[in-house]
Amino acid sequence: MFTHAVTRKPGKNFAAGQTRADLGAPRYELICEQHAAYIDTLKRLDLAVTELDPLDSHPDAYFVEDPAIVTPRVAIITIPGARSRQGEQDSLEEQLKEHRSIARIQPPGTVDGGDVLMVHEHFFIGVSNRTNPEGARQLAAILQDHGYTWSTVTVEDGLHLKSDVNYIGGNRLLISERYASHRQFGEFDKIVVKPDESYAANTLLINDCLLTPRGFPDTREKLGVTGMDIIDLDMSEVRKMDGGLTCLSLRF
Ligand code: CIR
Repeated sequence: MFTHAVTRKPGKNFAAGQTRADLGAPRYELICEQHAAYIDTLKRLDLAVTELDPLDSHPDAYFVEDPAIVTPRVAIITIPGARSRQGEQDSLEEQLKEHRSIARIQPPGTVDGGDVLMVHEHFFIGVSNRTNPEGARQLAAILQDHGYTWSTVTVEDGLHLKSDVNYIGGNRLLISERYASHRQFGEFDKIVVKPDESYAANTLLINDCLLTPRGFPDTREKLGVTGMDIIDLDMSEVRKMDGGLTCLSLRF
């Protein structure tokens, strides 16, 4: 069960963050509304939510999932893969050391938490443009020292592993077509997201509830078979900045 979430508000300069999305200019007032609705939802799900202030020096810092990975046994402070995001991790360490012992990724390793998928005691580590092989190696060693198992997955397209693959409870993964036949996910039951709804693969499991982006009816219907509570949230402005539901919080 998750009981806590750490979040950070988007700053006024959020549109200066990294993005490869070609969805038009994002609006500050609207992303603030969407972010507030996200936080309200986490609170309604009984999480104690920490709301950090924007980091003016780092316009992507509200994507708090990337600079840290929190597991039940240890929190790992990463070095994010995008140079413009390096440094975001420092203020998260202050927060997380209240809750977990801390381990750190060291240069030249880089890891984005968006590449790290936890399924019970196993971690899938995406090796991507953001998470380099050295970062993956260091992360795997830390996880292994804490009794977890791990495997690596090559991320060829898409920003992060969790842009395409997410754990949604039971033995299920929500997964995009391009990963659906991947050998490493063979043991799971899969709900496969259609290519034109691939953004919805970034659906977030909070305890017994699924948070999914609004506007993806085929995925919404498929998720219905789980019998779980489903909440859909408008993510239009976050999506314009290449972010999704998982990126906006650290849950533990
Ligand atoms: C970036 O490109 O780093 C941010 N604009 C988006 C990060 C999204 N994070 C995530 O999926 N975990």
